[in-house]
Amino acid sequence: MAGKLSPSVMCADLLNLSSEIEKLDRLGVEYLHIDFMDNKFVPNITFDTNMVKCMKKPMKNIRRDIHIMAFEPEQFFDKMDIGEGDMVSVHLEACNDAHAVLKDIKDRGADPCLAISPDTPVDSVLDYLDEVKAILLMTVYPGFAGQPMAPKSMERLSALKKLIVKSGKDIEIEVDGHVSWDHCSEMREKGADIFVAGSSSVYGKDYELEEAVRKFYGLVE
Ligand code: S6P
Ligand code: MG
Repeated sequence: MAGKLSPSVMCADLLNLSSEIEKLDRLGVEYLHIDFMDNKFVPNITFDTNMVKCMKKPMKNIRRDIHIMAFEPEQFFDKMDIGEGDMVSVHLEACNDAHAVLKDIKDRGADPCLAISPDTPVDSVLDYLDEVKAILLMTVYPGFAGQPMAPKSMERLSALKKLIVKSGKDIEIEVDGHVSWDHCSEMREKGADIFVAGSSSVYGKDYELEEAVRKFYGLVE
């Protein structure tokens, strides 16, 4: 299957959020990547839970890909109205009991996804492979858009892919952070399935959104 796209909404034109979401929906983009932060697990804030909920309104086919960078992420699920159609990532480093949190996401009808930061060993996801739809591999340190790629990200991606293939499970890999025009094809070759696209690609200065989305799909076929 071809690579899937998840444009990062924190990089979009936030004053025209509704039409930005409608545009991506019309273009047939699979996911909208929504970064939620608590200013504790990461030193930043983006959207509040109500905004995350409101982003559902203009969506027809596109799905929310909610990346929760917050301690005890389960406390936000009700307010975000998490349910069927959503993919929800929680950080292994931020959960008291990641097994319970992933089950909570699944019980709500959403796709559970486990995220790991650049300093977390990739084999730490091994205990969770029966419980996830995808692993989100951070290729920058969580908290901000526009960062350079974290060291060893490509090697980590290859190692994670190897580990998943060995497990024989049908688990996707999502890459998030400096997924640039220069990096996305190599990431695809190394096993990435879902690509978070931000300031270093589709929300960069070089192309209009529609052209950028088409170019991206061409690079991750
Ligand atoms: C970072 C966040 C990411 C960014 C994305 C932006 O904390 O999780 O999803 O939004 O990295 O893309 P870029 O191309 O600016 O790195
Ligand atoms: Mg993210």
